[in-house]
Amino acid sequence: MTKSALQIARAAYQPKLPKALKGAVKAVEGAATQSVADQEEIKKLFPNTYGMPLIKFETGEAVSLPSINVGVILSGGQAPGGHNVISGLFDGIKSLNADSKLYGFILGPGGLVDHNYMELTGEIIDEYRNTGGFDIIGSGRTKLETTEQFDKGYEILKELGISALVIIGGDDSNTNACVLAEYYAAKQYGVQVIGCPKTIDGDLKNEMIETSFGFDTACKVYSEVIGNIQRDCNSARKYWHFIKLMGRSASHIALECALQVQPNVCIISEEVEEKDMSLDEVVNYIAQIVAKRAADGNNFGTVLIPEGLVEFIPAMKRLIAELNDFLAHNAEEFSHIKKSHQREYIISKLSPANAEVYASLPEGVARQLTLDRDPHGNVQVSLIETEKLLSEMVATKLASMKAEGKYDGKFAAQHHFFGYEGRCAAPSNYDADYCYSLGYTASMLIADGKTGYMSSVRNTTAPAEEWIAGGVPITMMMNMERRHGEMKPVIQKALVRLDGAPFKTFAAKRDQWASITDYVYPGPIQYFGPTEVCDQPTKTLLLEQGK
Ligand code: FBP
Repeated sequence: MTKSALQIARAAYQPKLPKALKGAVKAVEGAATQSVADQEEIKKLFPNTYGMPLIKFETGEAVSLPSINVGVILSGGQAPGGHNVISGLFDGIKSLNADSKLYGFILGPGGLVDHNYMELTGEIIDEYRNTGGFDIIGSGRTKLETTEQFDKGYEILKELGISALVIIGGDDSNTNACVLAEYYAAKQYGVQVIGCPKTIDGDLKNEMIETSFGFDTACKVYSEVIGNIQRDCNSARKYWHFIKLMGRSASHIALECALQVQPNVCIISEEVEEKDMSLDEVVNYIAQIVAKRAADGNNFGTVLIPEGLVEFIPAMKRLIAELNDFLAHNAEEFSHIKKSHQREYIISKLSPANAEVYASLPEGVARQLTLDRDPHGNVQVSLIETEKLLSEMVATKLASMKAEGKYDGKFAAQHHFFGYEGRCAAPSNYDADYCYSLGYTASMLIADGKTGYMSSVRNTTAPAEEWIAGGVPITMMMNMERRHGEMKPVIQKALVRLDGAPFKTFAAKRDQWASITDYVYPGPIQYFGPTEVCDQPTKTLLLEQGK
């Protein structure tokens, strides 16, 4: 593999570890835990893995342990640092016994079910240290849900002598990891299951999990590029840039980027939902800012839009639900309607309120809502070009304001969608260190015989030496939620809290950022240099911890 000079230098980077993990460790058990809600139901569903204590690792005495074989799976969307979780896990199990082996299941959870795997040797691991991506073994979105899958997986685990499986994934994958841990414990298969918190979306976090890995790097990459756009925008002074940012549900990415770059507008889906805003109100909010800036002679600006916005606008949510339902039952009839008549046809079939919302949408977006459906028959919201939807509707609104003499400016829009650009970036020092520590911690949880735990590394706004490594029972993070019409135990998704410090800080500043041009240009991630430049966590995390 040909490598750039940076890649070569980066390969030699030794991630920092918490002090407690630097030699032999002992596990200190904390208090027994409870699930965040619905305790009785969850206890009943997880008789073997409910109520377990929190674990914290401290410096201990060296003990000799038999070698173990461990399996690892990367699940869901890529996030910077996944390779470091795996290298931390590898180094951890080797430190316990040099004969231990690590197997990677290929292309996500499907690899376990299909018996598709490879042994991860030291040579392979060394190729991937501190690199972005999940390409060492690939990732996938197969859900591990059924007992048939669990038993199929057990066949290969048994064959390879694997006694512990580490699943690196988001809230759904870790929920499934917990169900798997419970199943294997109930069956007494002798296979431990440990989870690791991954997702750039940043929505897998709670009291014990400070952040999901990848969020830090992805936000820094997006903020760099948005900063570059802001410089361009402030140089030419002729465009409004509508920038959609990944985050399928929560708006953490948009909020963190806003805190980093100080854009003119940033929409936060959770606030839109809380205030029960209509699409028209969102459009009007942006149009007013455009008009105000135009009055000051500034016909340019930036608007950050979270990817999941459409589903948080209550009226759009209702429209999408009716459309899903209608098209599921009338797909055949709809397929015979001529393209040019589809819009009218849909309008005639919807309830009056939803028909009105649908009729107000620009042609392209209206079409996307009826065409792009996933295998379950749902609209794929990530394919909806919200950035175009909003800019087109803002343009229309401005035209009518102009006609009424309420606006006298020029409006030209550019559109961007940042998501894939950041998901496989080389991890920042924060993510490189955090991920390595998460993987190393997972190996210690395995050595301690734990199952149904998520690897946890806390106090990460302090220097790495002072980080706290341990384990959290996954059942502790669960509540019951309705999924596909049934109540299921799931890890609570962490949405942006409107009473939290990151949002409040943004809300206190946004009017100022809207009117005066006060852009910040964060520049690229730095890997080598002073610690205040290279090792900063996200603003979200700093604010959440009162720093
Ligand atoms: P995970 O929750 O699996 O980490 O994935 C998050 C994400 O990156 C979202 O931000 C985005 O909406 C989605 O993945 C895109 O999925 P895909 O990679 O399947 O296109």
